[in-house]
Amino acid sequence: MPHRPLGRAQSSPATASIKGAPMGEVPIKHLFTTGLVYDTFMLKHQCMCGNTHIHPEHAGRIQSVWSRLQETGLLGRCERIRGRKATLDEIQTVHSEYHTLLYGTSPLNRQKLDSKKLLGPISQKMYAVLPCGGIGVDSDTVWNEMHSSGAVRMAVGCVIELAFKVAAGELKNGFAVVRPPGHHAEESTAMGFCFFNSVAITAKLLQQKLGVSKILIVDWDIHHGNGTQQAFYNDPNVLYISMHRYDDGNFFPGSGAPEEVGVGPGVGFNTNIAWTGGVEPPMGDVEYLTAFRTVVMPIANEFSPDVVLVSAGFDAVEGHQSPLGGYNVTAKCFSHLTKQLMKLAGGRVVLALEGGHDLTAICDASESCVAALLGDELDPLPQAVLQQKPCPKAAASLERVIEIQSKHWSSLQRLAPTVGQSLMDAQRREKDEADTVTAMASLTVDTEQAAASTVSTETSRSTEEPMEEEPVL
Ligand code: Q9C
Ligand code: ZN
Repeated sequence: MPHRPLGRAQSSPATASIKGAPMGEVPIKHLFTTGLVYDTFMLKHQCMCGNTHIHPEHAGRIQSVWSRLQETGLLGRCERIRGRKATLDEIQTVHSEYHTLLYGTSPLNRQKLDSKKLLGPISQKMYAVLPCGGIGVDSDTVWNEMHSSGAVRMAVGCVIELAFKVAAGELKNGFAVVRPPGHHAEESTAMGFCFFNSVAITAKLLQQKLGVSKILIVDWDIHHGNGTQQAFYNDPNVLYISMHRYDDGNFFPGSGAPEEVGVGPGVGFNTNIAWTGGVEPPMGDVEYLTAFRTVVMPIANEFSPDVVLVSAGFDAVEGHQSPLGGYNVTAKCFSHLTKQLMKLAGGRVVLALEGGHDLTAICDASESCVAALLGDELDPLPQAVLQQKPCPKAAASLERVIEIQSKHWSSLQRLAPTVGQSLMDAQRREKDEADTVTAMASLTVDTEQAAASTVSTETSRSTEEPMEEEPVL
């Protein structure tokens, strides 16, 4: 028999062992790949009124995003991972038992629980009957008694699965195409389309099950993530940074003041970049990039996280009207923000979709962010964006955050005077500063060398004598 060596495809695939990886061995190609997760089970969460037009958080959102990733060929370049429904125990890392059972069970699987757990009140749960004819917590936060619990548990489980693979080093980074969103969901409160806080639950599990020590959560949805802030308010190991429209508490959900910095050991580990002043002018790329330059990235670098989770809502993208938006950030801007975050945590970044209902906006932004995660070269920022100064209201909001947070993050101080500068001017100034430091360092080295050579000739006859420490300059 002629001896024929097996090709790679015919033999076992190339694998690598990873410390902490649940499977022990994973294909090598995954290590360099962006993971994506999506499951059609999440489409079943729909108001019983059947009218998707009056409910902006509808199934078409994630269907459209998933199709866009398919059509553009991005999906084919990523690794699709399997989602699953989160367990009730997992959900209870953030939510109360009552809340977990209320929204995590359907009449079908509740029967089994009822007898065991004596959940009297659950079987007669109270919902509002909405003007549309459906039921829900409010007209945003609708509920389908048969199908919603499976969908909301799937959204959580998808984010958990993806983040665990990234944290364990089985995937480079990832993007979760999930709904309903989660960042407004508090321990025992469903609101703002949200029932279970997928990102918060994932962060708790990364701490508890994988022993991840420092987690950064960046929330760029236009709304403050009140649920996420609450979940980690006293925790110094989870840094929450939110950028949101605040308008002195007059924008939903009303929380997220810059003075909310955390409590107890968590003081300083909650940062609210709270835009104020309405939409005259609306915030845009310049303001978001300036916030990253002067607050988000300096604090994030100082914190030095092991993993970065992003509550990636896209309702700040142009195309969203108040009260679900009002800003003018471009979809492409979010790829630049993503690229900056990839400099942290060895690149272990996981984005999870939160809000955003304009289909063009959320598809464009998701596409841009996945391209960034894959390492594609980004379109450069337009010259106008680089040259423009942030609007005075944004500069004032940033000055306020810096004033409050510089007590906790020393890198912020020197940036306070620069918040009004254009990105181009700031870049030039930073380069000049870096050049000055380099020049000073080489000057110091030259002087030391000169001093050393002088000393060595002078003391050539008594080498055992300790050298005097000469002051430089
Ligand atoms: N009457 C997300 O983007 N609208 N949620 C409140 C008040 C709530 C947005 C209207 C908007 C929630 C995830
Ligand atoms: Zn939102």
